[in-house]
Amino acid sequence: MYNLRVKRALTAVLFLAAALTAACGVSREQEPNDDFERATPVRPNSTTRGRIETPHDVDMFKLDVQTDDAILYAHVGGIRDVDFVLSVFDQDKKEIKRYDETGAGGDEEAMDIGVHRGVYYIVLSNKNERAHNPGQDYVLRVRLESSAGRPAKRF
Ligand SMILES: [Ca+2]
Ligand SMILES: [Ca+2]
Repeated sequence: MYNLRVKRALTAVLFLAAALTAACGVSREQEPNDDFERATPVRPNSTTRGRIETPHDVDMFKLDVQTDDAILYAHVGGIRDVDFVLSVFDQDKKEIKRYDETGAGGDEEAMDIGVHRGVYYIVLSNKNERAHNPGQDYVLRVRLESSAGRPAKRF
């Protein structure tokens, strides 16, 4: 009985937290998201928080592009021991481009990727076997812009 009540209270708190997060325009990864089938959906022009819980955690995000001739930007940063690799895959699960410009603690940024209508995947992985920051959030920002004559902007 008591446990049920605690569970209900906890559910209410979690629901509230999720609602607040949504209200702030920041969403969270939904683990498990280690493969294409279970990739967490992200919207264009959104911010998503997540965690690299183990050195081998792979976090996959799915972006449904609704327009042709758009430019995709993605940026991840913010974890001390994590050596991020950021990859972009197309709907055939083929890797379009991989970004690995920095070492542990560094940001990775995908820029100027021309995309068309369809599904794309943004995949985050870690190269540092000894990374151990399971409680620290990273922030993934995804932006889609029209390629029609607008200047490329950085985050
Ligand atoms: Ca994760
Ligand atoms: Ca994961």
